[in-house]
Amino acid sequence: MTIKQVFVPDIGSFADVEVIEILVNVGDSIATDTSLMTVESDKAAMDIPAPFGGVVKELKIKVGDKVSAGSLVLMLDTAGEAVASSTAPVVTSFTPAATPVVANVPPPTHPAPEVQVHIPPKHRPDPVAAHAEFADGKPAHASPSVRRFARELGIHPGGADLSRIKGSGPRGRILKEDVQNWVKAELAKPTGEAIGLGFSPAPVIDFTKFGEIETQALSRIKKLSGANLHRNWVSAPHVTQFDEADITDLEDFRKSMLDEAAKRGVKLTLLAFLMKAVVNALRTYPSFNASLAADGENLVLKKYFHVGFACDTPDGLVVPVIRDVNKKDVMDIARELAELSELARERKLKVDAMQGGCFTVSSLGGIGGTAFTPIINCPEVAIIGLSRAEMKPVWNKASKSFEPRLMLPLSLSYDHRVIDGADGARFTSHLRLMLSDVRRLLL
Ligand code: CAO
Repeated sequence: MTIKQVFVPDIGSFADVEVIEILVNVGDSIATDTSLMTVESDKAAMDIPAPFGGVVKELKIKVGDKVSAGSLVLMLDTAGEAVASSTAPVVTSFTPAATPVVANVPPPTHPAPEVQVHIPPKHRPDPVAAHAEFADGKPAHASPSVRRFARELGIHPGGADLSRIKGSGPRGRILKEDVQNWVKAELAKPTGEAIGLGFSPAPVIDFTKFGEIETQALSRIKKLSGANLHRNWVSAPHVTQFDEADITDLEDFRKSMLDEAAKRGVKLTLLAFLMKAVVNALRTYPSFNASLAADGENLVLKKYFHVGFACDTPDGLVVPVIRDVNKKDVMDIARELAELSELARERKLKVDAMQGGCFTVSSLGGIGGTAFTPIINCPEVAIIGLSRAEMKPVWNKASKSFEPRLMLPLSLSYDHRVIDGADGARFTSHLRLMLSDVRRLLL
């Protein structure tokens, strides 16, 4: 056992300052730089760091004590700990005006010479303003260690967040426990409230008051996708652009190819052509093949073209991803669509088959409907919905007559933080052009 005394270091012009918090307990194992206590003057607060690691044997101060440089703080057993300041000069006498901090105390059974160790400059504490003013003019009273703790949890000291925490310490000081309790309470709030949308909580309604009910557990997929859909819906400002593509010729071509595709074991679907057209549009409008960087400062443009498709399964919605759609032909894409859909419905889809998508296609065309507003599969920035293609009378300017054309409804939802309305309309116009004459995809 090597017991050392730890003194208050040189704290500049601070003298006779109040100990407002003791941050360690007897028996605590602490590392170099661990904050031992916080002292506060009228103008600033500062943490006193440990000059080296060890086990706290005895506290020599209590909250409310007044201390100055040289006041004894605690006794530390440093056996087995490397003294961080071992390269610092060693002095043999204690002078409060200098920066002495630690003295070895000879344990009763193993007397050892007294040694004092200077704290190297990096160990000298930095004062911070004791009462930071926040946006609302309210003082947020918190010690440096509490501010640091809050910062580690993503609460920005000096910002409005810290001022939202009510301090339970003396004079309303925010304590570590106040930060912990605040974070717990925030996490327990419904999602919208936690991200600052200020939703009032949904009322709990006893539906049996109104009639017979049956309660079914949500599937795992529904719970997972529900949470993601909710987050995406509230976090990305959605705009949905509607359009219609004339797929009369495409559908004729697809039908003419069905037998040949079947001989190759492929069910040639409209979706396979749509995927090719989507990649063509993504190349032309790269901001659609992008994600916002986590810092919100940059756009990450992707040079690969992995396209996901929403697949309806008995357990709920999943989104398998077809990789490198730009490098595959329509037959390959159709084959992969069928394979991945089957795996999804048999619950055999691997997690990595649902990752890495750049853009999503959601087709409800096989079921019905005229349009819908798909939710962006964030961090992607856009998704296209397909509804049921219908024969419609379309005005032909050249022949000045209405012609029956097969029109495919397109619903493009995009993240307005990344994509402007004009580009949204350009993107669907481009798709319309590609789908109306798929020979263009070869160009
Ligand atoms: N208009 C008219 N008919 C369409 C069509 C459209 N837009 N899209 C498909 N069809 C037809 C197909 O040609 C097929 O007809 P036949 O059986 O006569 O050949 C039939 O509808 C069924 O097609 P399908 O839906 O099985 O196949 P697909 O390749 O078009 O779609 C898949 C595959 C996986 C996308 C689809 O099965 C599916 O799961 N769709 C649901 C997606 C979903 O839930 N989206 C909502 C998510 S919320 O954003």
